[in-house]
Amino acid sequence: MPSKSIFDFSNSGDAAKNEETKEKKAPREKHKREAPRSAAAHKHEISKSKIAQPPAPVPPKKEGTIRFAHLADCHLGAFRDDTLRELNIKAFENAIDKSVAEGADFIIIAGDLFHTNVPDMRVAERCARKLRHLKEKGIEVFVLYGSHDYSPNEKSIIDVLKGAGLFNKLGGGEYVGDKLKLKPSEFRGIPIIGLLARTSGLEKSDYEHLDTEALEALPNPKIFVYHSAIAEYRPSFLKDAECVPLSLFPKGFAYYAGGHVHERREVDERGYGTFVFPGHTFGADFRDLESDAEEAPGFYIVDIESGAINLHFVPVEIPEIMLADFKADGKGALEFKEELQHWANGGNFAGKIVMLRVAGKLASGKPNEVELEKIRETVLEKGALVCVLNRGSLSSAERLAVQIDTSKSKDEIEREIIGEFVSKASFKDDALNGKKGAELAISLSGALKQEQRANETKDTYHRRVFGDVRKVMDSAEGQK
Ligand SMILES: [Mn+2]
Repeated sequence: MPSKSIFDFSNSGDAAKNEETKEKKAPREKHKREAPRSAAAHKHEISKSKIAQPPAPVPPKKEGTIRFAHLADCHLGAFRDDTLRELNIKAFENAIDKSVAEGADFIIIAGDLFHTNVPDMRVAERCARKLRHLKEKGIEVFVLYGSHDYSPNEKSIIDVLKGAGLFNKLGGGEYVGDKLKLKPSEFRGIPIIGLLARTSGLEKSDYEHLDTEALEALPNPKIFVYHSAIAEYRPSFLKDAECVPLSLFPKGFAYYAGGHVHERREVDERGYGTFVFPGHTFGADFRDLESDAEEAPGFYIVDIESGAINLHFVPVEIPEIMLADFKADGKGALEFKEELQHWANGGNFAGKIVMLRVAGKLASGKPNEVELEKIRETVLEKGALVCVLNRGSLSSAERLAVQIDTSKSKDEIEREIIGEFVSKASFKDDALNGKKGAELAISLSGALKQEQRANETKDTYHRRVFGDVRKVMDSAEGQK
């Protein structure tokens, strides 16, 4: 069996590290998204149990210490697959149970508690149940809108749960002139201030107008909760994302409870305080799960002891994640299929989340001849909880017979390829032939490939796409 990790690469050096800034955390500082995926060997498997060093247990809470849990990016309701969706909720429940067991006095959830502002009601019910459990134990919860559960007019599940008295909502404030004055919450005299996220990083202008003087005048220890990537610390996989420079943050907070960046990070920033991103609790997409294979996700238990901050990372309990990477390069479809089937037949997948990624260019045959669905079935028969297929980059030499001029734009290339295919076809309905047919195909694919907008419900999204498709079809009908 192979034993080399697909994340086997050298650390390329952390960004934005200077003498004034001390980065405390080593294990996840590697910029794993830059890892070359096409290592020499054709297949690798990786399981988190082989890599992660279990963090030290949280010490008992001392007299006079205030202890809180800091979670972010739970993304409840993410995943269409029922098993993954359930595992995501379970990870959140586990994080809450552990926070209670560790004696947290309060809990901060720094955005994206839910994956959408209007989630599946079964998911909302599970979360509400857990929050009620905290309420009964007298553990206060402070929640900030994230970019996923944000609603501009407060029509989010977050507002429903807040209305039910299950938690305090952070992020309140108002503009006075061109200054944004944030309204502090507090826990036993500790001010907790939140700056909510809006969609697509729109909160940057809020940072630019933030009345930092008023915040800096608040007594310490104090906590600043936010849901934004910080330019100086952002991981490479977010290099094109909207982010906020450190200089826009108020100074002098003991703790800066971050969310939004799905990767764990701790930084002691001189003049500011301790910035922490706990990462997600389970993840919302396959990239998250792949990183969870390397190290279990989790949250922080933070102690405030006579003004000092002590951090303890607590992993959540999730099933083992196995990454299996196969390269098709130079192989025939049937040969590749046999290789995969052989692996699946001999694998031990019991109780695991299996992430099967196939990539590369087949020398002969077509990707569908590999019959990945059958491979998946075998993996499930062998006891996997779920088998996630990632076949996006599997291609075939046979399929790539189209000549592409790479100096052209994406749209031009698309038009040419569609035009070429349509010109070879012959339909009874003349509207589908020739230039007219190609135009129709291009318009239709444009309408169909629209993505769901943030804060658009599935229903609204479907109606919008159907509406646009109908318009295209109607105008094609009209031209006949
Ligand atoms: Mn998130």
